[in-house]
Amino acid sequence: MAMTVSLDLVDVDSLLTSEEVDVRAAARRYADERLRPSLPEWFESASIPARELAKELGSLGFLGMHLTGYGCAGLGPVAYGLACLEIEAADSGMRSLVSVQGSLAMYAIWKYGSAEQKDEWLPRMSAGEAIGCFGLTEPDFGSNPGGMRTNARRDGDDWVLNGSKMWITNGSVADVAVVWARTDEGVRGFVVPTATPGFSAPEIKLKMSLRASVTSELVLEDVRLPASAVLPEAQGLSGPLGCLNEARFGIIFGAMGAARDCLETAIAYAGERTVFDKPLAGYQITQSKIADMAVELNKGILLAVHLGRLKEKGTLRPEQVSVGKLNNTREAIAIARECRTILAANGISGEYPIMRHANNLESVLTYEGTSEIHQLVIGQALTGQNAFR
Ligand code: TGC
Ligand code: FAD
Repeated sequence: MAMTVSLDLVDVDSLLTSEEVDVRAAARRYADERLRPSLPEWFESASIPARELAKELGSLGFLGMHLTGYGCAGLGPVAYGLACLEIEAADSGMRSLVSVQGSLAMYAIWKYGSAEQKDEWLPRMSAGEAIGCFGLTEPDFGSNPGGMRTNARRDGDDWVLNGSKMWITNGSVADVAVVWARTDEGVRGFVVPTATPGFSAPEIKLKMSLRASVTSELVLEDVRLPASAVLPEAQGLSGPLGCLNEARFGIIFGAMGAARDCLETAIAYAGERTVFDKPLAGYQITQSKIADMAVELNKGILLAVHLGRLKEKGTLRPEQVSVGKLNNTREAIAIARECRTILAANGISGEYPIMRHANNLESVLTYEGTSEIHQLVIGQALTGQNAFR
């Protein structure tokens, strides 16, 4: 469903450049024409044509679109964010495919990789011919990745990796995994071709959220890699955490896409549904819900654009990213749940996108730092006290 002009209550569009508006339109067209019609089926069957989608997204320039060189589009952060918003208006799982590829796997190689690693992987990844994943979380270490057990030890010139990663988006369909491991020199990142002996990536089943997305465990059993597999420019936990800033930024916009889709659906439904002899939209309680949700949606998009402008200037700080991730995922899930009440029983049906978005947003609230972690990042910035430990 296309965004109605009326939902842009505060004229956010006036803050956008014509290039940003064009990128948004291209993403919306792709989301509406290619993704939206298939999503109920992909969600129900919990399977997506990942390789096909990656190639299409690559040919449209959406993979690593905010990076420069190596076939990447080199667009600004707001254009990238708006593309995430439109793609997530179709489904959060689709945006995850884009953000894990561009903001996590490609970004890690682009930012910390050697010239050879960049030449080998980035052109194919930006074209969607190679899929990447990003392995940081482990079964026992999600919010606290610094505790990771996956390790890499030197054996002559080689590295040998052992351990496991959990909840890894794109894992089972990836050609290359960026894996973070503990070494004698602290946490290091490794570029692991997934065909390397000892590497496997069983898919996680029975997900009730983000079903239109591949989520996997990564198992590393004596995975032997050459010395050239290490990311030379990443030393310590700041390496992977630096990548998270990028993906979290896309989610700040993306979550508002899912929220907008719910609100558009609920407004249309309320206009057509008659209760007690008049349209549901004509009751004050319904309008109160719609107005409050539209206000939060507009505030969230404004916040996203503002943070995008800070990123453009190069001044965006991690705690500011946390403000956006915390607020926009929290408001998006609240909007999805409120919209569900407007559709009542129809709200739980896959005929409408609302319950799918609401379920997806449970993951979005959790991954890339839970709400609690972002509260603690903001709390630390405001008080100077570290309350993580
Ligand atoms: P701490 O001691 O605070 O920091 C360790 C080093 O990292 C630096 N640092 C950062 N650097 C860049 N960006 C940030 N946001 C950074 N935060 C911290 C810090 O300066 C320090 O550097 P140095 O040079 O002094 O060593 O680390 P900590 O162990 O206390 O942890 C802090 C905490 C809790 C905030 C961090 O661990 C965290 O963010 N935890 C959440 C983990 C998380 O978000 N995982 C996401 C995995 S990927 C994913 O979910 C993909 S979902 C799919 C999709 O995106 O669609
Ligand atoms: P835990 O860390 O076990 O947290 C449990 C609870 O404790 C949470 O409520 C948390 O907020 C709270 N908590 C934790 N620490 C504190 C504290 N100090 N104070 C107070 N409360 C605290 N990871 C990747 O590396 N790559 C991926 O591609 C990826 N994709 C994902 C896809 C999906 C669909 C999902 C659901 C997750 C994905 N993740 C990925 C993992 C995700 O990043 C983690 O789930 C997330 O970081 C939280 O970790 P956890 O689930 O282990 O929760």
